[in-house]
Amino acid sequence: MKHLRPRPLTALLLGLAPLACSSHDATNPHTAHDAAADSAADSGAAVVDGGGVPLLNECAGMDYRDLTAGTDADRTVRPMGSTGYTPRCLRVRVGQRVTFEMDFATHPLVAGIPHGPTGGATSPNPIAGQTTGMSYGLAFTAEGFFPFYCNRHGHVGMAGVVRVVP
Ligand SMILES: [Cu+2]
Repeated sequence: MKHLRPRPLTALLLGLAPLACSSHDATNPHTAHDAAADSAADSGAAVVDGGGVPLLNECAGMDYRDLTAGTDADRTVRPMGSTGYTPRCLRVRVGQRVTFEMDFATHPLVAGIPHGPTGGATSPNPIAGQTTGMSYGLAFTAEGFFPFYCNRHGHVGMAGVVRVVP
């Protein structure tokens, strides 16, 4: 695929000028992520953004929604439309609880990455797969990047990451 897709000049320059990432990401994050993901997919090496955050499930640093404040109820992942999550990329603190609220028969939850670079994901991933029920929650006890996806719709973007910070 990567050999067939024309790339904008700015994407080609990302490797030479990392500081340009932020402005490019702001205007067209999807293009930038795809280009970065493609370039590392073969090697399995971690793709990192300007802030040193590994690119996992198309979550770059600026994509993470800060949910470290507020209550456990605020730290809930729900479906968005029929093939997405909201929030998709979330940041919480060690010890905080995240709840996934959806019909797992329709949106089976899986820990990991359906496609794209895997470098930088933290192991072990404490998210347990779910195929039934409507709610699943867990408290994160270690910092790291914990990707998850829907086993039916992960390939069309129903995939995200819980980033746990100290
Ligand atoms: Cu789904």
